[in-house]
Amino acid sequence: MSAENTFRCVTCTAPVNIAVIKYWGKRDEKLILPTNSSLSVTLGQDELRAKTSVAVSKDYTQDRMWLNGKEQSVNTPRIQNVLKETRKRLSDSQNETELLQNVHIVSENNFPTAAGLASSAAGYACLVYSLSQLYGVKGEISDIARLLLSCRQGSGSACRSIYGGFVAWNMGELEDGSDSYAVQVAPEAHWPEMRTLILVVNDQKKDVGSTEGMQTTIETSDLMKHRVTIMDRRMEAMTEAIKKRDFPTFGKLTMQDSNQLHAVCLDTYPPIFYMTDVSRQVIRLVHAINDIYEEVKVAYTFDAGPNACLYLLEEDVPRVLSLVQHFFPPSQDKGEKFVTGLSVPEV
Ligand code: 2P0
Repeated sequence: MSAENTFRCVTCTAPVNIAVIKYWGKRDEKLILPTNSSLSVTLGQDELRAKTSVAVSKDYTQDRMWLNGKEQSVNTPRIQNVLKETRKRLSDSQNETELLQNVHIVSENNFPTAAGLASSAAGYACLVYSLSQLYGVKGEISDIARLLLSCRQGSGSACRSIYGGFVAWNMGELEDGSDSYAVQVAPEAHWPEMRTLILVVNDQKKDVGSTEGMQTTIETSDLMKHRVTIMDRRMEAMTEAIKKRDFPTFGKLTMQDSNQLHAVCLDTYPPIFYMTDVSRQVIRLVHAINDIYEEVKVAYTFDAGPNACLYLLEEDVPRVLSLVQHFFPPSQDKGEKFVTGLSVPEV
């Protein structure tokens, strides 16, 4: 990039990741260091994804941002942090003039934003990656590592959207957070039969944001103190189930961890309710299906919202989908949606 250029733009898409071992709680809020490791599956870009274009120009008089067509303030601590950190981290490789140019950010999600479908994770992963590309980071290991670290400046779980397939975010032990980053446990090709089914129960913005919710949990929940003591074992068991492609174990652990997340939310004071009656009906249906087959064939997981993500194997999709559609017929005005693919290109 040369200083004479008046305009330069980079566009990137980042897929959503849905955790099977949940991140909930920070030991360091400023550095976004989690209280436990987490593990997620990255969805295919054709399904749920964020798309972000970032442009710099010496003609821009200020940083500006649009999300889903509406202008948003860039003066939030997180956006400022991402811009500041990205510029700082990349300052070795660029001249000052270029880094001081203002940016325009245009981002859109092809799914409900802030409805507990990991929109901020995909959005921030996209933003950091686009900024890094824009400022000319080459794809070297050290740069990618820096990218992952700066990614965590925006949203903790964003770092898991950097990889496809099955991705762990190791909590790390160091105070500066330099050992807290995402690693790929297995690529998508390792378990190509894995499918996800997203049931949009409600696409409204959630009442209690994750950042605020998890902070209150850490401050008030006794159950959370127990949760952090079992998470290493749970991560090990989940990693092993994925490596062995053991769906019944994968599914049971996924459901247990989702249930514990929502139990911890209920144990928060005042309590946080993300699931609705419909969410609980989905849980009952999944257990009824698994009872019929006397084996875990399908697993649910819920994030900070009422929408269900079901994991299942390709061979079981037709049966499960027809049962789900029978009990929860898609209503056009509510916009319930089913997503069955899972193909995960690398970002
Ligand atoms: C997860 N969630 O592991 C869990 C499950 C929500 C429930 O990661 O405060 O938006 O920005 O680090 O990353 C949502 O948390 O929170 C989340 P911050 P983030 O996917």
